[in-house]
Amino acid sequence: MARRALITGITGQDGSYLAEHLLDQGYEVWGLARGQANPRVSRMRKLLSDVQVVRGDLLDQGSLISAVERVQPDEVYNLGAISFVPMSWEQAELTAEVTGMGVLRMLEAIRVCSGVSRGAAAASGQIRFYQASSSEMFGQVTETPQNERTAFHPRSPYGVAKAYGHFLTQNYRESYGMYAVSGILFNHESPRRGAEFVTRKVSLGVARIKLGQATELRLGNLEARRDWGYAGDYVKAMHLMLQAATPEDYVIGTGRMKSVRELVEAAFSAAGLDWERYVVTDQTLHRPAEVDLLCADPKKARTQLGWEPRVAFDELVAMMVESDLRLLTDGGDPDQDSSWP
Ligand code: NDP
Ligand code: GDR
Repeated sequence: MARRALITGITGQDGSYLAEHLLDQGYEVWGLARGQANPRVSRMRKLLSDVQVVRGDLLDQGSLISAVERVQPDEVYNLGAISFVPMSWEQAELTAEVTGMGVLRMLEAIRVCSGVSRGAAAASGQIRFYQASSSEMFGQVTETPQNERTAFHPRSPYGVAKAYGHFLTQNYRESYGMYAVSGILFNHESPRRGAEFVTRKVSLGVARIKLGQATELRLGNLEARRDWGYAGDYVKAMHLMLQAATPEDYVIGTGRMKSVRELVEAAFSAAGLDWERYVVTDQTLHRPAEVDLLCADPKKARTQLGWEPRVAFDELVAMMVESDLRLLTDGGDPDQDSSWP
């Protein structure tokens, strides 16, 4: 029988790449989707017609229990979250509820459906759980590069909510013997990245300028440095983590840092443009508390899981610029759900 996976956040960037990867591996894939008429569900269905949809919301405990009961998954990937860091200052309580408490609700749904309690530890053949933890938990970093033992100092309500979900996942592993792991993933991008994140904002901005649809690109802090990789590589690490003999947490990243300025230079040059003619910095786009730099030490994932990133930074940036040039040339609107590349 095919193994069955349940993915929350199926309509997001990672949900789509993970579903593709698991379908390729022969899994039966179910996606948890929220809302009565969520337009992102039909967009997802066009790309991933083999994914089955179950309704549910990370804010609603009962719906998660029903979803686990219905799907009877072997593996649950909890990717659902409010994931845009600036939004977490504007809606801090909602971020805590979805990105933080949502992890508790998903773990509880698995625990209850598996009959696990303090007196009855998880049996073999139990549901395996993956939590989408984030390098934002490191925040104001205490060492560079960051590994699985680096202390957390989150700098946003989002980072705080992720730290809660991370520790809770560890706690359910230790308290109940559940197979529950966190992947501490550094920034990963693709042509399917949301337009609000800086890499896609830049690739779309470059494409618009190149095609004469815009004359400038407004950005915030150009000095921030990140460890950027390709989402298609990173979802493979999620899957590998749930195949390991023992449940452990892993840092996933490339180990190379680039600044937003370098990202901008690479993206404009991929389209044959000089960035300094078009980029305008805007103080209103700076964050109340910035994460200045993040850089992964992915040694544990390399040695224990055999995981390696394949797509390098320049290749990733060129891929995104080319994809957005194609999208806009074909008359697609990246803000409209139907034009998801
Ligand atoms: P996206 O923002 O693209 O996707 C977020 C998903 O969460 C969407 O499918 C959204 O569904 C869903 N969601 C939002 N609210 C709820 C809710 N109340 N109940 C159920 N689902 C909900 O994120 P990514 O794909 O980029 O990231 C996946 C996960 O990995 C997230 O948890 C993110 O925080 C984390 N992460 C991402 C990194 C990255 O660089 N991409 C790095 C480290 C961690 P809807 O369509 O209904 O809004
Ligand atoms: P991040 O990604 O906050 O790291 O979170 P984002 O792309 O939003 O920002 C990266 C860096 O770029 C700077 N920046 C800008 N950012 C945006 N969005 N828009 C701008 O105009 C702009 N100008 C400069 C930011 O200040 C920041 O330093 C992502 C998300 O996917 C999280 O969910 C995930 O957990 C982390 O990556 C790892």
